[in-house]
Amino acid sequence: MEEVSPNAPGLECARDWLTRATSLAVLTGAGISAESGVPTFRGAGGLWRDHKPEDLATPEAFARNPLLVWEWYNWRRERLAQAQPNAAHHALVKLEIRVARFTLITQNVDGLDDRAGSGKILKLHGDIWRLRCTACGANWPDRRVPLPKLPPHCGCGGLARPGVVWFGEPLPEGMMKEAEHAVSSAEVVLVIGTSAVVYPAAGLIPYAKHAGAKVIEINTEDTPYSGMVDCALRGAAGAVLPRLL
Ligand code: BV8
Ligand code: ZN
Repeated sequence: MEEVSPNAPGLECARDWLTRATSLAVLTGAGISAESGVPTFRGAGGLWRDHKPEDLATPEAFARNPLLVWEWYNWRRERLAQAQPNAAHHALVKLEIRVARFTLITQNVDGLDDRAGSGKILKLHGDIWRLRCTACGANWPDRRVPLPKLPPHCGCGGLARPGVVWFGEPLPEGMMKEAEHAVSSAEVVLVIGTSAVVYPAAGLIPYAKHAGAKVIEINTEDTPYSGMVDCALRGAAGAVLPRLL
């Protein structure tokens, strides 16, 4: 494993692997959106305002106090509406155009990849811009900021919830199978801006390694998998990723 700052030789081998790759999978976390002004989950000045994630991003919290949970999501949506995709999001779009087989797997719910123009996106943890009815199961996009009424309701009168996956909830049907297929058939897997502590998403990293992929990590800090990857590039995604193109 090589640890490098953004302008060191490790960049060379990472760039070389990416240039030769005909199949690429990318796993991203909140760190890729940090340079868009979106706070991360576990970093300083965290996204959770004065709440712990377990307090709000769980079905129990929603059942207990749907209004509080919706006020928090409404606040996040308002912040996201002001954010723009950054150089890292745009670099991923360039890679998707260049590499024959490309899959973006994200833990993020912020929709910045869609706005950057990414095509094939597996949203492991759902999408903050979609709502789902707790009564009839209807699922629809709603980009209104702020939402006119909290908590929002479905046309059937049922209470709507954010279209995201909370702690203790299963990922969307088939999503992990598709993500595992993408990383196991990729020659190179890029792991960008994730603390690699949330499962089953983080399990894709050892899964990729065991399937024989070259794994490149881009992060400002060490993660539990930094010792396992083939190349650990230390730096901000918006600075490092464009240099790999
Ligand atoms: C499930 C959506 C089962 C909502 C989120 C004990 C051990 C192992 C697992 C568990 C356990 N106890 C419980 C579990 C399971 C749990 C889990 O993993 N908990 C963890 C905390 C221990 N997982 C679940 O509950 C999952 N479901 O297991 O279901 C099941 C099966 C069948 C039937 C019933 C149940 C569901 C997990 C999904 C939870 N939802 N979010 C919302 O967003 O509101 S999680 C949340 O964390 C986000 O999705 C986020 O993406 C995700 C991971 O965080 P990161 O993206 O990595 O962000 P973080 O801030 O942590 O890190 C940022 C990184 O970027 C850092 O490394 C930083 O250094 C770096 N960085 C910062 N700036 C930059 C940068 N890098 C580059 N450039 C920069 N500029
Ligand atoms: Zn409904």
